[in-house]
Amino acid sequence: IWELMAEYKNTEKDTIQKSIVNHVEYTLARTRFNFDKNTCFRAVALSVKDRLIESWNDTQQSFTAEDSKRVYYMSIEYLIGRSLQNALVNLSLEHGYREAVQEMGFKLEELYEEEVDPGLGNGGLGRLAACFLDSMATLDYPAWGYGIRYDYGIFRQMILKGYQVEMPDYWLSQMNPWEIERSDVTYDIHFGGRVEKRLENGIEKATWYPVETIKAVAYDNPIPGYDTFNTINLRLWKSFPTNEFDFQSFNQGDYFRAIESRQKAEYITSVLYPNDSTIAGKELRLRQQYFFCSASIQDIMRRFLKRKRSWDELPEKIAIQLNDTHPAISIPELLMILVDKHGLDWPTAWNISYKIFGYTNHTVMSEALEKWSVDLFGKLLPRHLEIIYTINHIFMNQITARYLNSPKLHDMMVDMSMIEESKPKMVRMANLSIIGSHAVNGVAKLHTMLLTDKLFEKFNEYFPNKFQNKTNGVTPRRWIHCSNPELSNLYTRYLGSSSWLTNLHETRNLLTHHEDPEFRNSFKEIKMKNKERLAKWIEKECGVIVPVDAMFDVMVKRFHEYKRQHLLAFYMIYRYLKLKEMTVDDRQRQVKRVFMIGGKAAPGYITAKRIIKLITSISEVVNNDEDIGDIMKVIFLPNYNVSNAQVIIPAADLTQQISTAGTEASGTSNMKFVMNGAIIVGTMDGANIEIVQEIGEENAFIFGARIHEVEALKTAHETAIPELQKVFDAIRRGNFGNPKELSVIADNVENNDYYLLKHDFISYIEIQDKIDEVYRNYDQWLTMTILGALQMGKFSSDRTITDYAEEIWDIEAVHLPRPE
Ligand code: DL6
Repeated sequence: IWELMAEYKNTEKDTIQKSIVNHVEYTLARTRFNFDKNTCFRAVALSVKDRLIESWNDTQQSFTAEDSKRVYYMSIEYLIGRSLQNALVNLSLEHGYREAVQEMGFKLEELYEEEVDPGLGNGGLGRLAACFLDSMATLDYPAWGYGIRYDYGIFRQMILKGYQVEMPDYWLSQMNPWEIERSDVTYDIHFGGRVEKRLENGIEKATWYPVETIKAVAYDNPIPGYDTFNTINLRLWKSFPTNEFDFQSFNQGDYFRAIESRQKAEYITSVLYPNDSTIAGKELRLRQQYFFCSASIQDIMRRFLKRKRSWDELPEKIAIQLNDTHPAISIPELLMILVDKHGLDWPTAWNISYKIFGYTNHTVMSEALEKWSVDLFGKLLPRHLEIIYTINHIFMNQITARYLNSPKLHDMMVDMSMIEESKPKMVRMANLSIIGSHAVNGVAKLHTMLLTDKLFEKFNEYFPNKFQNKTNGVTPRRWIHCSNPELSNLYTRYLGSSSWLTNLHETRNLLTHHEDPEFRNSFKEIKMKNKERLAKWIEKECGVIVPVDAMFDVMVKRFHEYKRQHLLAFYMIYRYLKLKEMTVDDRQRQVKRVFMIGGKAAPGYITAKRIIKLITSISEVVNNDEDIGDIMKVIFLPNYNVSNAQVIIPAADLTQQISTAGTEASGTSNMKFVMNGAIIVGTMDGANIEIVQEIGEENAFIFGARIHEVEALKTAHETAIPELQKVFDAIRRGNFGNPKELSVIADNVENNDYYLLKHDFISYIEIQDKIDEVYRNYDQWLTMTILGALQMGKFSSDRTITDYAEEIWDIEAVHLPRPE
């Protein structure tokens, strides 16, 4: 190839090769003699980035020239996944690069595997943010994402002796080829100190005198849209010390102290908190939140103020979406800038700010509703606390005026105040987000109903038009086209075009083929190939060979009691015990199943970690039982992340979506699985309900308590269930690991069955029998999977983003002309 390059021919393949070789030689300083796979990956990524930068620049110029309203998506987490394949697909360059690298001696698919998977998020919330970026870019919206560039993402999970062990994920150990460091885009972020007040023309003015200043530096990550030239930006912030040096300590000879304070600054963006719901009062977390909010709001304002404008234009030019409450400090930050820096009066500033913000809630778990102690908040952000008190004071007066003679007044004030009058007093971030935003949304119909009727009932009464529903979605580019290329080809071939990738409803047009033997056969073969691909991955990662003719039954998600991985664990024990009681002949007649469970537990969540240990112990017993052989296998899939999800999901026959009704806000893996031809066994919870509405209840296996039954069942005393008792007895006898450690899981369910495992167990067993029966008749199974996969149009994140754009952000697409 090096010789070929000498006589450079200007075809696309040659251009690509030339750009790769340039990066090998001049950016990575390698030669043909030490040009390995990883070097090739990095050179390829850099050459793709060059193209992205061109379209990124054009896009930003066009946004500026059009001066259209922009949306800023603020999220403390992004689970972007690997970028190379996605970028090539979105730029329609996959074919060209495949040919180019092949001639250089590499397979493109192998290069994909060289990329580290940046784990800058915990689970659903972060992955949703990544799907949204893909859709915003694809739909040509003038959008930017803001977040944190953590040095350490979510931990790498290892399973040692059946236990989860957390290993640090220093994902930047090799350069990140995608990012562009903007050492010229920096902001000072302040903490601590005091606020001074003075009167100016009879109006009180405040000045914050902070004691600590840290520098935020921007790192830009281009996000290309599919089949468009539009490339948007994900701007992540990294913390640095300011250039000021602690000369006092230095002069006193305390060199280490002087350096230490600088290191403290870098510490802010060093690590992602690995909990996906509770982060109790950690100062560093509050610092992270403020750090990224302040940098982002300053950046947004700087861009707005580049032109001379009136303040009324601010909400006409800017929408900001808060991805949960983590970025809620943006509200007092914007108010502080408007009032203290630009001298606006309070009502004007408030009217502007309130129109700009929208807030998405992602959970009804009360322990996940963020609160900060007033003391800590005031110590770190004294001016922001004052602003919060001002907002609250005005709001409480409004409530008093509205409910003056009502017996409700007291309760309304207690529940809606931004300050919880507890000991210690707490700032409630959800209340701040609701009061400070013009729109609040849940992420599935049931979830939104729970917000308006329960969690935020009083707010909904007070602000009847503020709450909306925006059911989640996922991007079909990554979750069908990239992860299941053969299925994507099948759709394109039968539909005659790939336009379904930007209009997922078009797959419905294939319903006419659902009985066509050729189409069915292809669908079946694709599933089989995907199962073989996963089986290979399992052999490599876990050293176990799984039978591909068995049903692949998959549950992958964060470990949480409400998600009920232990319900599946109890069922696996039940199934195993039943198999053991059978005659050899009967056993051979059973449907073969491989249970696959993956997901991380928060490091401090003891019960979740015990459930992992129970599952790995079951796996140990079942997989080594010669009587059982291939009839049943249990695999723990280690280190579940975006890139292995792309291998796991297309291979599933059945997907477990079994949270207690009313607990899972939406779920998004349920959508990905059905799109890839798996059938849901699940409860009427979160988005399962809407999926079933779209695809037909007959194409899913639904069981368990419904939402209207849950309250009563929680307090009802469920009598012992013999089938479950047998399972508990086996655990307590020590048949599945150390009973001292694992019986607690059974005890908890027996004593306080908050998540209704006892109630749902019988219907779960019954549905499992039905599942086996249908799988035996594979034709019926195949029909269900096809009908499901083809009717998932609603769950494209393109639909979700269009709804946000039209109903919350009020923004319009800016279509970029294709370059000549
Ligand atoms: O909305 C995205 C995703 C939902 O699909 C899940 O149902 C929900 O559990 C998840 N929520 C979180 C919790 N984060 N906070 N706070 O990740 O959001």
